[in-house]
Formats: sequence, structure tokens, C-alpha cells
Amino acid sequence: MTDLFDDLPTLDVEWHPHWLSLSAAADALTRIIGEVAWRQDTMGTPGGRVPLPRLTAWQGEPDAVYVYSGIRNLPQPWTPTVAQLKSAAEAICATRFNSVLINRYRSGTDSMGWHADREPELGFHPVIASVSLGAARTFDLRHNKSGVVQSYSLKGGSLLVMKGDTQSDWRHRIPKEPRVMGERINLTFRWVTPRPG
Ligand SMILES: O=C(O)CCC(=O)C(=O)O
Repeated sequence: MTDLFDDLPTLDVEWHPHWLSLSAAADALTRIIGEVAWRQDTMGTPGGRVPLPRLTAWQGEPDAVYVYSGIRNLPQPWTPTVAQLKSAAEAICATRFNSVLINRYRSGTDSMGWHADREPELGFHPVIASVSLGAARTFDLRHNKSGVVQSYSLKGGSLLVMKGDTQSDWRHRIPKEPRVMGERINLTFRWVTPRPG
């Protein structure tokens, strides 16, 4: 017998909307803005290379090298506040992370397009812990086969853990929201297969 719900895609995420208190999240935002060395990377387009619509940083263990969109990320050392968040994320996820991609959205006109974190160095069924600080932004997940979209409002202090088939079966994005004035920082803690820089 076919169950009516058999075809609905299941999304393997854990959602902790109030993981950090409001004051802890605000404090972490201020400290991370100050302690991280921010980069303005570029991406290739048919018209040539253009700046990414956000600032980024990659921190981690020295051998946690990560290549995405043609950008080879050599890790910067952990900074104090990022290291604290990493330890807390490891405790709740019961796993280890050796790196983090940090994205800084200066306002609602900064964004990230549809993609999945499927690089070989992330391995099969990666656990990725996404910590948000600052202004709330919409996070869309779209199922590859059905096109079903599931959205979250990633408020400051929230934690979304993506697991299982989330990267193989879904894509995700942060759409532009021009009415959002505030700044937002997102940290995605990951385990990448170590390799020499
Ligand atoms: O800013 C976010 O919440 C999403 C970040 C993201 O998609 C990524 O790091 O792959």
C-alpha cells in the first residue's frame, strides 16, 4: 500500500531557535566582527570576476583546507569567540568540527545563491552546524527532485544543524532582502578531511 506521505521529502535538520540568549548572541556578534580578518572574495561570471555579495573568513586547524567555487581557503587560526562557539556546537551535536566558514552579510542586499555543500572533503552525510548572529534572515532549502521549498527565519542566537541527505538532496540559499538594514554573521562549522596546505 502506498502511503499518502511517502513522496513528501524529509529534511534531516535539527533546529534550535533560541540556542544562545539574546545578550550572548549580541556580545558574540560584536566580538566576532572585531576579531576576524575579513576577506572580500570574487567569483567568476560570464562578464568576468565580480565581488561576492558578502565578506568571508575561513578558520580552523592548519590542515583543514577547503576549496569551493574555485577559491582555495587556507585556514586562519581560531579566534577566541569563534573557538568558544565551536566547542558549544560540538557539545550539542556530539561531533567534532575542524573548521568554519564565516559569512558576514553587511545588510539585506548581501546574499548567498542556491548551492549545496557537497565538496569531496566534507565526506558522505556531513554534519554542518550553522550558527546565526545579528539580523534575522530567511534561509531557504529546496528539494532537488520535487522543488519543495522549506524556509527558516535564522534569528540571532539560533542554531540549525544540517545532516544526513541535506547536502545531497537539497540546495540552500540566503536570498536578498533589501528591507533588512542590520548586519548578520553566520558560522557554518564543518569537518573537512585534513590535507597539507
Ligand atoms: O548564511 C547562512 O545562513 C548560510 C551559509 C551557507 O549557506 C554556507 O555556509 O554554505
